[in-house]
Order: sequence, then structure tokens, then C-alpha cells
Amino acid sequence: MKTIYTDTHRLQHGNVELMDGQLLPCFEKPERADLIITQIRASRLGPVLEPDDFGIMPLARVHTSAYLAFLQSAWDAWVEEHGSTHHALPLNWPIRGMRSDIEPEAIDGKLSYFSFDAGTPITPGTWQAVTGSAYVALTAQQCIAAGERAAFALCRPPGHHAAADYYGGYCFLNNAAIAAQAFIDQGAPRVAVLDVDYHHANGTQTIFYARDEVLVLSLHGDPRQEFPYFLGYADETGVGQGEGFNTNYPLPWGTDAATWFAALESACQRIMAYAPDALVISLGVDTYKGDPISQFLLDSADYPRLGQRLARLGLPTLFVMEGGYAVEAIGVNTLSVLSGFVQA
Ligand code: Q9C
Ligand code: ZN
Repeated sequence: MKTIYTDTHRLQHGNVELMDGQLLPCFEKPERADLIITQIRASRLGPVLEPDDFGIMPLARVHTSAYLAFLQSAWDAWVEEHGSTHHALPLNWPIRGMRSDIEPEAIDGKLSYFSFDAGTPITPGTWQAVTGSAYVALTAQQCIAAGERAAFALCRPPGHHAAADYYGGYCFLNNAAIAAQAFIDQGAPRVAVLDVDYHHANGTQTIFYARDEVLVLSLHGDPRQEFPYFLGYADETGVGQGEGFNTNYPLPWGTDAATWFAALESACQRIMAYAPDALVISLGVDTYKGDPISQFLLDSADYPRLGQRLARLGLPTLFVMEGGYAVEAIGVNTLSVLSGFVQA
């Protein structure tokens, strides 16, 4: 299996995020991808390739032009307003009864308009890092389109919390959605996106919510307890043409491997019934018991098993990296999923 990777991810290196009432060092940091690529290079998984440049078009198939223009210019606007001493974080959001349909002129207003949390700093290199990450996903998608059974897009920053016109949860461009849309644009009638990251795939769900040609399934911490809190409930099943083509599997804090794999089995049955032409796996390993911001109990031995189960679906499979913050284990656990897949 080929891995697509670029060092450009290091240009996204935020200083702090607001969590538990503190400004803490960002959990989503360059070391994450560095540890994964180190494991892959030391393994026999396969070659590591650089991404191609795809321009703005495939990004604009998923994201709005106003949002892309904002992301591209946000750092410069921030520096003009505040100087470059600190990275840009939003501070307030429109709630019930306030106007959420007007893009303000001031950069602080724009940051709020296009975001949903205070954990996702915009830095001097954010635009270059996030476009590089999307190109990693698109290059891996191209490998599958050219006939390969599987490919690994080592994306960083991650993408699944980003919707058509907002960022948050460490995500700016929805790499998995951009790749899924590329399959559709190249003529695939049906694509399934299965998100096994600990957090709900709110961005991916929202992007494809009204459409039946992309089935979206997400296993995640119950939003009653867990970020992003305001999406990811079991009764969100799609709308209009998309009704029945979104499935959420919210699971409580403390979920163990037995319960998690039972939910995975349900998701696999749904995928088989859908019979997609390609499968995109949003691969987070923050389900690990040692993850510092998550509450599931998967152990390292469970990750090969995940890869094996996905391989049994028998589909062209694109793995897209999402979360995972226990840096000492993230490389091993990620490689375990991919090795389990190729050895199945
Ligand atoms: N108390 C991804 O895994 N903050 N994003 C959570 C926990 C946001 C995670 C705060 C977590 C986002 C791609
Ligand atoms: Zn996550």
C-alpha cells in the first residue's frame, strides 16, 4: 500500500488551544504526523510518495468560495489588525436569535463566522499546510482511481470536523470529503465514507447530508457527553434525497473493544448493502485507551483487527488520517490498521 505524505504539514504548528479553562499546548501538533511516517518508513507497508498540486478546483467542489477566500487571507488580515505575535483564535459565536448569515468585515468577526471552536488556531502556514493535506488525500484518491486496492493519505491537519464553510476541531479542509467528491466527479455512482475517529464526523455528515451518492457512517463518542456536542445523534439519518444515507453510532464514555467492534459490524453491514464503488476510511486512532482527550478503551492489539475487518469488505479503500493524540502510540496504532488490512 502506498502512503502519500508531505512535510508541508509542519507549517501548521499552533501554540495554544483553549481547553478546560486553560491555554494548553495544541494537541494537534507536527510530531503526530512525524511519528506516523517514521513507523511507516521503518515498515514494509510500501513506498512513500509526495502529493501532486491540484489547484483550487477540487477544494471548491466541497467548500464555498467565500470560505476558501477567507482561509487563504485570514493570517494576513489578522496580522494587519493585531500584529503577528499570537496565532489567530476566535472568541465568540452567534447563538439562537443572533444573525449567523452575515460575514462581518473585521477579522475577529470573520474568524467567528467561519468557525465553531477555540481549539483551532490560524497560523502563518495554515493555508499552505491545509491545502497540502487536501492534496495528500487527492493524490491517494488518484492511486485508487488508477486501480490500486488501497492507499494511505497521511493527512495533517485532519479534516472531518470541517464543513463547506466552517473550521474547528483542528480541521480546516475536509480531506475525506474532497476525496469522496473526486470519486463522484470521476464517475463513481456511489461512495461510502466510514469515520472511525473518536469524534463525530460533523463536517463530512453535513457536506453530504442531502445526497444519496455518498453514504456517511460515523462511530464516535456520544455528543451528549463529547465534542462536538451539537451533531452526531442517532436520529440524524439524512434529508431529502439523502434520507437513509447517514448513520451515526454514538457510544458512551468508557466504550470497550467489544462494544466498539459490534458497532463497526453494523456499519460494515450497512456498507455491504449499499455496495459502493469506493470506500473512504476517516482513520482516527484517538479511540485508543491512552488518548489524552478521549474516553474509549481500545488497545493496540485492536487496530490490526480493525484493518482486517475493513479488508473483508473487499472494496477499493482510501485511508485518510484524522485524529489521535497519544503521540507515543499513534504511529504504531496507525500502522497496525494498515498492516492488518494488507495482511488480511
Ligand atoms: N475536552 C480530531 O480528532 N477539543 N479533532 C476537544 C476535549 C476538540 C478533535 C476538547 C477535539 C477535536 C480530528
Ligand atoms: Zn478525533
